[in-house]
Amino acid sequence: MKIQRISLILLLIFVLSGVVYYFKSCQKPAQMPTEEISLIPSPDFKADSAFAYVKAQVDFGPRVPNTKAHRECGDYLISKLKQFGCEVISQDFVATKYDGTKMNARNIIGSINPKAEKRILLTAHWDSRSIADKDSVDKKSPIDGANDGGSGVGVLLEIARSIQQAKQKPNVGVDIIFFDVEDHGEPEDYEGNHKVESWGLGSQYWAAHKHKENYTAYYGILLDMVGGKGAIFPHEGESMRYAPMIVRNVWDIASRLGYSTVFVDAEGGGLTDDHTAVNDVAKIQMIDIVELHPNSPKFFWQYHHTHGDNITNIDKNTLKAVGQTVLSVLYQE
Ligand code: AHN
Ligand code: ZN
Repeated sequence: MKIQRISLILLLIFVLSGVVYYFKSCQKPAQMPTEEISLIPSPDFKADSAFAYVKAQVDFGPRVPNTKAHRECGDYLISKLKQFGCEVISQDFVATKYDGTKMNARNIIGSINPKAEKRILLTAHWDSRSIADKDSVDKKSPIDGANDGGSGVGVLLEIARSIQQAKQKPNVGVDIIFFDVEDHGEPEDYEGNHKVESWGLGSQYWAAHKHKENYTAYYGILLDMVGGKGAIFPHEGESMRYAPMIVRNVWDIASRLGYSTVFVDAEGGGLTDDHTAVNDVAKIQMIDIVELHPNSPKFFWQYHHTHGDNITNIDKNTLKAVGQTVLSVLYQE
């Protein structure tokens, strides 16, 4: 009888402690809101300034290799990176276009905090396309490339400037590469047998001849057409294949900054771009932030490779969403 009572009491204690434990563990999420750990603040990204850098590039004229505008704009980009305190390397080379034309080319590399071991690689292409093959009227003349080329470079210049201005620097080193000769690929057989290796010649050259021996980075982010009005950035397919964790991290930070309508959580289809050689040849995980419309027949931005790719179709709100997100990504490392 006594033993029965003791075991009943023990059972009661056991059950009660179980109940207490259950309620305590229920409260835990409210006490430790792991999803709401706040972001480390980053400097305010100035979209006006980024826009001015896009316009400055466009004002040189189309940045087509072997032209004065291309040479002058390259010099301008080098001087801006130096002005923003970067260590600058100009990687000069000759690239061969699909038709055999030799193109004098330069990859322009600017390093912030060059001694830091952990590094993030940020890239965009700075050349612009010599033809407007998707234009319905004038297919032969070169495009301004305000978005296709200019926007990514403008955002990265502003990131360099805002880090230089900031008291608090990111913990990582940052390498900015402006790749040349990205946009001179395959015109004639466009819709048929894609000659994918004719695109991204600058990134292919860099991946095989890195600016520093044994250079590597923690990961990379490519910006391509990041200034269109009302742009959306779904997850680019090759980025998801190469580096899904990086995509999730960047899109998560974008959404926490309030940009989930721009950085949409949708699959976008994949493309060959400057991240291809960086992943495949340089073996650095790199994602591509690029405006895609997988459900539209055009797939790319509506003015892609047309004369609509001019400064009037660049939107500061898009530059802001991308610039602030990438800047914040750097400050979270
Ligand atoms: C292909 O068409 C295979 N790639 C396009 C990459 C690109 C061109 N991005 C901007 N312009
Ligand atoms: Zn292009």
